[in-house]
Amino acid sequence: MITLYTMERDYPYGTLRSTNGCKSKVVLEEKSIDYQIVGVRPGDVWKKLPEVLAKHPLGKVPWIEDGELTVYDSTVINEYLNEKSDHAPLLPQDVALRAKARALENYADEGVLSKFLPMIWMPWWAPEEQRDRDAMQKGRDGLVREIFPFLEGALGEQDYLCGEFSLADVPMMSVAMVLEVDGMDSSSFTTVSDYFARLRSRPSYQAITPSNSCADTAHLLNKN
Ligand SMILES: N[C@@H](CCC(=O)N[C@@H](CS)C(=O)NCC(=O)O)C(=O)O
Repeated sequence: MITLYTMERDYPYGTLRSTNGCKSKVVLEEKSIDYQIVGVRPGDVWKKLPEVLAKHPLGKVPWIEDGELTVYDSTVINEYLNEKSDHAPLLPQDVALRAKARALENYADEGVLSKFLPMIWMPWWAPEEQRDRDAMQKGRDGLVREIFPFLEGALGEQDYLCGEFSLADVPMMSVAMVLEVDGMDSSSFTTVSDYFARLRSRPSYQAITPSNSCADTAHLLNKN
């Protein structure tokens, strides 16, 4: 069985999860691979404890263990999981479309998950009175200015970024999760808000929705 090491924590306002950890959780669910979660304490990650660095040389989550093998970085983990199991392939057959899926996945990682999303997401892990409201608004403004228009164009008439659900859509599941907690309104971008609704209706989203606690999702593992 695969063990996914990630950060998840229950708060009165919902369960908060590592956005990159969610990417790998979604792929484990989509591909119906047996797994268990081991929670890594956020403090151990921020302090870069030797135990964390021994598994992930940059001292981040997620990483997975599959027997003797340790794999870190959500993109690399997801490619590994996709190749490990033939069930529900998450990359297109066509070589050009496969490159496009990887490029869109990279756009989401660099343009959203490491850029605007943390401005909104990091403050949620602190008590309400300590949250940096200006930073949160800058993150939302960035999504509206750069990301939503890009997504409208990339989606066009399609349900998913490369037609069928693929690795390109996986980071956007984490965006849908953060925006569910935040309550940010994306309704002026109809294509984007319909897309987020479509992502949230996938059974794999049950493993990352803020409405399901850590205990709920431990129980859910691949029961969708
Ligand atoms: N490229 C990495 C990014 C991992 C990452 O930034 N993880 C965050 C949690 S979502 C983290 O561990 N941050 C702690 C830190 O950067 O010190 C991936 O895709 O897994």
